[in-house]
Amino acid sequence: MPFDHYSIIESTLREGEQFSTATFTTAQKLDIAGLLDDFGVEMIEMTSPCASPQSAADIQAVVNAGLKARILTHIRCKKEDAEQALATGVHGVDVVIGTSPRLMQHSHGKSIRQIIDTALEVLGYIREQAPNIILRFSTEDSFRSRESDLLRVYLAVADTGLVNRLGIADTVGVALPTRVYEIVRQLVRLTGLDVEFHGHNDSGCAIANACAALEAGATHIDTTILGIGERNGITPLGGLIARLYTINKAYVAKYNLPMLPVLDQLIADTCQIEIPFNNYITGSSAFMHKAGIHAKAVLADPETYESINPSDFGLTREIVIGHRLTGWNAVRSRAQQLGLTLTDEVLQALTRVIKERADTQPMTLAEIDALLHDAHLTPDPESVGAD
Ligand code: HCA
Ligand code: CU
Repeated sequence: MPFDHYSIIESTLREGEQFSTATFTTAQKLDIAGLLDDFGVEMIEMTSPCASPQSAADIQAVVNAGLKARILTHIRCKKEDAEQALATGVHGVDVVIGTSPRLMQHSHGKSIRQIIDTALEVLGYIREQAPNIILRFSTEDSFRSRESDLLRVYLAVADTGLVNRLGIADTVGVALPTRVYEIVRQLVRLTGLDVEFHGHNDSGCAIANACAALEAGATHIDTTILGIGERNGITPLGGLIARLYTINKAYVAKYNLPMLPVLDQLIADTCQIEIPFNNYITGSSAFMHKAGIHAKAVLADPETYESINPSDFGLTREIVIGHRLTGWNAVRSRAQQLGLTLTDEVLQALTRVIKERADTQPMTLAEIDALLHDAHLTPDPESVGAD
């Protein structure tokens, strides 16, 4: 089964650091890495040591924290970068080089032949220096590269036996799930190596693309907390978890799910952003039920209108009552929560009052509770809601 054996490469401390408002201190990086480790991600990718002296020191600090997760760093396909990466004592190195015509022209100026030569030299150097290191080679902007170029490069690298994993990147978020499936499938079939997918979310397909990659046999998916990264980011950790959970809970059982809200809130606070209201699992409305018909069914059996059980993530559902779409089952449930016994007649009369008032302005829960308490004291259907 494609979802039984996959690992998350959590890149909040690399791709995530490329988000507009993200600059993590050493303490914050240790905190984030520690919580990701508690959550159970298999690998944590960190900013290149070449970025700044602090970035190099931070890799060492996180490696020294002795987490279960393997610590990776991410470098350009250059020997100088490789030397600095190896000096940090990191467990794995992710090497990347652009293969799209634009990046070949404007980023490094190399032809495909030169890309292959450079890759073999740099990968060979890393393997020679660190025989046991986890080594990955990836092309950048893979989905705007010519397919024949991609395959030439990947096959040349795979043939050397130097790398543990090949990476494929939808750098500007243009790939469709069907295309991701095709390319990943080819790579898996042709090389037999582990395959990693890194997908940006510019056009909203990052989660679907990650899922398609796994269906095609990819073994590793890159995520960041809340999906932060360049521009509008990459596959969010919580979104990937939601996607796999709804296929089969067993696929995410290896992770400590109640940690997810903690991670999302931590990154929102650290980057001074809000968790979007419609975020997977942790958005404020993710487990809110409103229409009377929905509320009635959810009260009888939450699975009628929920594909995700909030309690698996340490969260609770909420039935919103004070609006014109409300229903008397929801009002009765609130009365029961408050320990108030009211007749069906009174509850139905109260529901009419709520609908009428909410036609002008939605009511707060406190206002509804006051109505229910009053009705409990004077349970006359004729006079409920009278001021
Ligand atoms: C970037 C590089 C990268 C690399 C992905 C990878 C991308 O543009 O910053 O190494 O797998 O999106 O191509 O993040
Ligand atoms: Cu990226």
